[in-house]
Amino acid sequence: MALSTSDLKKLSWQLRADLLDMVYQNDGHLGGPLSSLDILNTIYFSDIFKFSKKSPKPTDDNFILSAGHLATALYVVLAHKLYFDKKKLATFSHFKSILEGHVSTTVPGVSYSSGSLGQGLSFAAGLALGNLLDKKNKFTLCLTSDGEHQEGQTWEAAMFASKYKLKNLINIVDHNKYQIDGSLEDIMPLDDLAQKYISFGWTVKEVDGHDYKKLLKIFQISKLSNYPTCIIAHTTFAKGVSFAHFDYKYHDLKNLDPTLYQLAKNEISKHLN
Ligand SMILES: Cc1ncc(C[n+]2csc(CCOP(=O)(O)OP(=O)(O)O)c2C)c(N)n1
Repeated sequence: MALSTSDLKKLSWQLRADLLDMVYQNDGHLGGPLSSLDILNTIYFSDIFKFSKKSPKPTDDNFILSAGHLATALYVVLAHKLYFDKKKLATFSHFKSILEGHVSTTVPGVSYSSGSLGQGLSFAAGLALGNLLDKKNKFTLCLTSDGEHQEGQTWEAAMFASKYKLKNLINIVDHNKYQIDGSLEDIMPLDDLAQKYISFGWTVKEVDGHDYKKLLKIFQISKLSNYPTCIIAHTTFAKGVSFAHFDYKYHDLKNLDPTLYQLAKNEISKHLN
């Protein structure tokens, strides 16, 4: 059964709690995974797209995580989807664990390994074209980070998707405005990202990437487009851990000392009952 908006919100705090523990106890990234979590939650736990419970099926829609370092977010979502035992989250990034530090096809439900940024939209576009040619009634969703839009290959994929009118392709950009070494504005601004996608022939929608009601609506509308759709989701870096909001130092684990971990845990716990 699909979750309601309030159920999705409730679940998002449990996902954040699990993500924080997994990263603190092991390794991994924080800022981007926390900013993209509500998007992933909506994709997998609303009934707008088809992602089977317990184990993925060939008839399911496709999901491609292009920004492989957001693996921590996808793994907690897939664990809650019951694609693998939640206990495995404690093995994240361990030698021989299926849960590698960057997203990997060793994990049930993952069909694309990534970590080298900027390539996932190309893979997703190829998959979408294949589905169109095979007359498969499937959507291909791709989650890209804003930092990946500084890489040329992303724009080659955008051209390709437009040429082949991939109406079954939806690229969601986690636009948190930060990357590994600072803000996008300081390092390499994207300027008017929406206009860029429009000029490449895409349908473009912008949304608050933490507003479940709006996310549900925008995903529903995107399924009706005759062109590839780019959803620019404006998100808050490290959403849910307020001391880390807008602070690129929390891109990954390295600045999260025990005191800060406890602070973050307390803040997230307030939303759990
Ligand atoms: C091709 C490539 N270049 C560099 C890196 C190193 N790297 C890892 S994460 C990252 C930041 C990318 O920005 P974004 O994904 O927007 O970061 P976030 O929002 O997660 O902080 C970089 C440069 C990489 N993984 N792949």
